[in-house]
Amino acid sequence: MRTAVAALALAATAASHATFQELWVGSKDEVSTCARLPTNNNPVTSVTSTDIRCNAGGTKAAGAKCSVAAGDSVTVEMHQQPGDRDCSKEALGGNHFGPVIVYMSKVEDAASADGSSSWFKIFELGYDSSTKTWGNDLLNKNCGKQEVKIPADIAAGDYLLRAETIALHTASQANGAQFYMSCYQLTVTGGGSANPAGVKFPGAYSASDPGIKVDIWGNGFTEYKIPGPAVYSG
Ligand SMILES: [Cu+2]
Repeated sequence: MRTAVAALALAATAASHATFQELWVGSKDEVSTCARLPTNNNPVTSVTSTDIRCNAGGTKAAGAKCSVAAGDSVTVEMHQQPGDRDCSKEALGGNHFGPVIVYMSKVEDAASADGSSSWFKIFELGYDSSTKTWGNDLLNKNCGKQEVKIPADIAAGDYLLRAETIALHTASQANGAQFYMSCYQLTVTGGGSANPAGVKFPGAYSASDPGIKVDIWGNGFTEYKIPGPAVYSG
């Protein structure tokens, strides 16, 4: 009986996990053509693993690149199961509260880059204490979608875009935070000459960062500090 209950609890947890899997360029649905789909919907839990770059399996080149003009917007899209874009289901399942963060990295060839280059942050949405709303609450409300502006002044060329949400429901334990990320292969057109300074993965996060080892359920929790560098706004 106890085993059955434990198995059910495990199944429920696994079922609520998710991957960023589709991309929109403006209003054009590129589906998963330029997404590096993770092997499965399990989270990465080690900030020192190279999986923290583009997830397990995310080093494999999908082949295609999505073209986007600097200054335009893309929308990343997350769901629990591959290809299941049913908006009646939560993008990331119950209690997996946390921020949504997006980075970019300038690379030689987005189809083959391994994510070891430096990453600059272009978007973050943490916790609004006045409404008690998390970044990924909004993701769930919006059918898994988050729109993000590509900085207008960055140099043309290939980039990896890294979309991430961090589930913090068990983050008061060591290594309890769950990182869900996917990389998308982009070619940016237009733009300027900016080449923003960035951070490396692994390296950008520490397991003891206040936004990674955090008790979001405690009475003292009022403010959330999003991990990683400041947003580059262009
Ligand atoms: Cu989970």
